[in-house]
Amino acid sequence: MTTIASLEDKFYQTIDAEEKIEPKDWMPDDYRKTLVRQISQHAHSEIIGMLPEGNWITRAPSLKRKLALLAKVQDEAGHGLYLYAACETLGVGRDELLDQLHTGKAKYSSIFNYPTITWADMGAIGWLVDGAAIMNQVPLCRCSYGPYSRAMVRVCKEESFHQRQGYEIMTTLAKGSEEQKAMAQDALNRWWWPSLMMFGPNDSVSTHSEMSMRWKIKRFSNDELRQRFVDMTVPQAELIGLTIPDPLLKFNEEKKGYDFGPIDWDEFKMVVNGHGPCNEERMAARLKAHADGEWVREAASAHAARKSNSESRLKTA
Ligand code: BYC
Repeated sequence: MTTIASLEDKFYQTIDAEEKIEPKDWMPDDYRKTLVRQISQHAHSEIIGMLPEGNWITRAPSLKRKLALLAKVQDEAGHGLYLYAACETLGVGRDELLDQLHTGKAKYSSIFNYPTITWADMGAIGWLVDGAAIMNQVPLCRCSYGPYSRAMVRVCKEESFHQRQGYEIMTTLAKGSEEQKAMAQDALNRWWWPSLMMFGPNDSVSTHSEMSMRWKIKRFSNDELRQRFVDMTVPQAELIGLTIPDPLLKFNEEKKGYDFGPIDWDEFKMVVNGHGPCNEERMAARLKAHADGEWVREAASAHAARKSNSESRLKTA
């Protein structure tokens, strides 16, 4: 006889054997809820993440830069779509997910509530924000939930192009005129700490990490990934002659990694709770984009209804 205990045993056996849980497999309610929460927050971050950069498409300094930025922002829309689709396999509809975003019930990454003031911010976002995203997301390609892990494979390939285009912008500016170098340094100063916050609260206070790691949704803790990001990024800054804005940053021979200064978690909480520099602006832009897209959704549903009507007529003929 199938009991909850036997279903649970099978679930954990699958997880421990590094096999994937698929949409029709039995899964504990909390596993499903955690996935819906994380995947939808991730999807929302992708589409809100289009806004700070979308802002610069018309002001990119050359046609080549404009093409690359346009492609990057379009990729982010695509990532949102894969992720919403992955989330839908868990039995929750896209309208419901978007509604949660639009009514402020769902979170999206803190990083997208900061302003993009100069062109160098496009470089800093690509280099640091996409760099942090890759560090966090490559392990998600091995996540135990099949649809999420497969979506992440493609997302990560595109993120690595984004990171390189950002670092290339920073390299060009850092090797340019004094003003350009200062612009690059200023962008690094403003984006460094918010990028470290992207990895989430310290392990000692992270609410979900322990269970998410048991379920192999997360493979590494927030602090482990943040440390790896710092260790990867400091030499990249040095290579192009920029300075990480942290007087306490120091290589620690024993741990073979950098020690770094304290993160301002009060700022993080303010931003996550809706009081960052651009929270209101981002939500207003998202709501407007959704309202402006109403005719597209109507046209798509009318087309789908006509198609299914003519298919059923063909079947009965
Ligand atoms: N911002 O227990 P914890 C991208 C929340 S990249 C806002 O550690 P978890 C992109 C967390 O949701 C950005 N909220 O949670 C890049 C939880 O709140 P709730 C998106 C945050 O889930 C370039 C609470 O704090 N990436 O999209 O185990 C261009 C406690 O945290 C943040 C992803 O979403 C934050 N930074 O770990 C365009 C990757 N950090 O839900 C787009 C997938 C934490 O209890 N997500 N919180 O109310 C993850 O890997 C994990 O969800 C996190 C957090 C590491 C972010």
